[in-house]
Amino acid sequence: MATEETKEKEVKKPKKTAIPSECSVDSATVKMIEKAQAEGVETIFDRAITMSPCAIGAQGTCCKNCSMGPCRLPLPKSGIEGKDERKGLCGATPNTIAARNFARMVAAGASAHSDHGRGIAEVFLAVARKETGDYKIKDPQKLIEIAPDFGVATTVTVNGEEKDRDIYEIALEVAEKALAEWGRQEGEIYYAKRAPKARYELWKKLGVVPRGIDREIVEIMHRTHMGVDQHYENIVKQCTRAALADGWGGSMLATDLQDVIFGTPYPTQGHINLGVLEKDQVNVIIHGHEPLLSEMIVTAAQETEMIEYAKSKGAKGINLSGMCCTGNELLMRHGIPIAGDFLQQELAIITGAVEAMVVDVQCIMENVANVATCFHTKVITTNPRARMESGETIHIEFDEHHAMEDARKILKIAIDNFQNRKAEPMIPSEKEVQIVGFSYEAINYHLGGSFRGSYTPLNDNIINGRIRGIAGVVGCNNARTLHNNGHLTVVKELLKNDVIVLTTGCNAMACGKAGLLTPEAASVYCGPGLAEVCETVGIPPVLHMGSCVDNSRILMAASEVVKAGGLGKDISDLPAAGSAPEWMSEKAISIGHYFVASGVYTVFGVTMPVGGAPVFEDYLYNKLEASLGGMWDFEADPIKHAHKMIAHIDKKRKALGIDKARERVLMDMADRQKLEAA
Ligand code: SF4
Ligand code: MSK
Repeated sequence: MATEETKEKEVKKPKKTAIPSECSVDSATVKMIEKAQAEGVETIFDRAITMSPCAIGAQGTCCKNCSMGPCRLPLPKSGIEGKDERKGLCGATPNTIAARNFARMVAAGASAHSDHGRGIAEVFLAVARKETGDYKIKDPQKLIEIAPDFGVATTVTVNGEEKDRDIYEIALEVAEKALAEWGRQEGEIYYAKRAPKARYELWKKLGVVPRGIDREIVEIMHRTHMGVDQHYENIVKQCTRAALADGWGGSMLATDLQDVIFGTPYPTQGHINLGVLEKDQVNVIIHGHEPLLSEMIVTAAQETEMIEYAKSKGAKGINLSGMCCTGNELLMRHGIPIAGDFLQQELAIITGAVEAMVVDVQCIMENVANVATCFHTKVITTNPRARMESGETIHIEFDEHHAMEDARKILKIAIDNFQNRKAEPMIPSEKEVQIVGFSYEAINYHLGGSFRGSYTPLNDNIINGRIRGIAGVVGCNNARTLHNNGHLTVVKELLKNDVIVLTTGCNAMACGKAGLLTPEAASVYCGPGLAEVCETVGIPPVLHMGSCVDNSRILMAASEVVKAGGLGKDISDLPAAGSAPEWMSEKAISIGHYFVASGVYTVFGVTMPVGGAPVFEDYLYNKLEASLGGMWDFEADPIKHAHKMIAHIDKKRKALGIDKARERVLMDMADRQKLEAA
């Protein structure tokens, strides 16, 4: 626990502070940085000014995998002439070191998603065994749809007559098989076969179908230990297995099982930005990634007794809002507003209006606990894997067997804290409306209607050129770049060029705050072809598909597009590209690599820690396409970033022989405009 003296040090105003208007394109964020600085509260934006990143680490060529290091191999300023003689004490080359560092990011990212998935699978098993009354099977239809993927029968023959099996019987079998995916030692993870046949066959040929989720992650850690795997290509091969075990394993299982117990998202309306906080209510922000406890908090906050208790303390009610991907989960399923993205977590507390910030796992900055000591906010940690040394946090450990009890306890702490506000809160007015909840099932329904759900209309519009292509734009915020600028510039440039955007994570939040997640955005931001399609179908041009684990929904949507026909046989044939303009998390590297391994050209912004190893870099950016069909790329400039994606989309259109169709569409539009002008 921090002493008075250390607390003072931790929140001390830094010598140099950031210039708020140069930190973000979001006005609510700028206002709150100004407030923080006026009150002497340090935020990540200030620290980004006072602390520079390590140049060698940024190049990916610092190795500390044994105690003879760290061995640091920066790229000489003059570049490499002739043979690259750089090596660590053991002889490790820059390529080996950068590939090992890259692989360890894949391992960490894959383990974060997968451990999240494991937690869900364990609760799902408890539900199936009827050991917890707090959770139920909310979407039996989804369970029936996924059961065959595990080889679980949904019907049974009794006296020659086929009957539906009991839903909890199906759930138990699915739960046991799903949970075994983590510890599986041999064979293949079940969901690998969900990929288009050509993709699955390619993975088999390359020997990269994941055997078990934990196994592939452990193998990365072994291979990257001192003195083991010393060829970057072979290291990347294991990255491919582990990343696929994330995208088509841990993440996809997390998404599916969450849908079964909490409901599959369908389009719903919600609000976003710091303006969702309410001055007269008890504000509780739920932050992190796992929806297990937060789902219970949503239920508890609606209980009359709890609302009356809040009123007894002088509040008008209880206002829940989300942050990061726990926020996305609640928004998608309940329309609970989102207070902000990753870089707004400290700022939410600085409003002075937050009674409690309840955190679970991932993307929680330790400094929220320090900031909270300057206000009345209680930071409540809830997961045994994620405790904090800083500040004065409260720990209430979540357990699925008494989940509602935990949720009520947390809400009571928040309510009791309402009367402790230190000053009049300052809540920025910014609050945008957004339409969210486009699971791949919802897209299917929206495009084809309830009786004949299908991706065929989407494919038709890609083939006829109204839609130029599909982009998955996802990922974090990064304090080393102008907050939300990369996200919005890339997305707007894609829309202008008739590329429909699928989004998740903090990119979705940037888009929501900028008003891009509404059907009305189509006429403002899209090229004529995409605008016409969105207006006809009544969808936003940017489709919010959920949280970080829900990038698996993008994989499923891409597979559905392949299955609908006319655009090739594999995901790598599609006029599609992926992007993370402001990434920062190791999870983003795992996601990026499973996109690449699934056949998607994927561009990252801000930085890529491979620049110090040119041969390895060239392998990721240029050579990988020959084997996997997808490849990595890097571009910090958001306009050039978007145009690299568009160039790839056009390359694929040409390969499919549909480039001429688009030229005709554009001519049609120009002709139409000429006619209208006449
Ligand atoms: Fe240096 Fe090799 Fe040890 Fe890495 S593994 S720290 S390169 S000696
Ligand atoms: S929350 S991983 S900052 S997207 Fe999923 Fe945002 Fe990145 Fe966390």
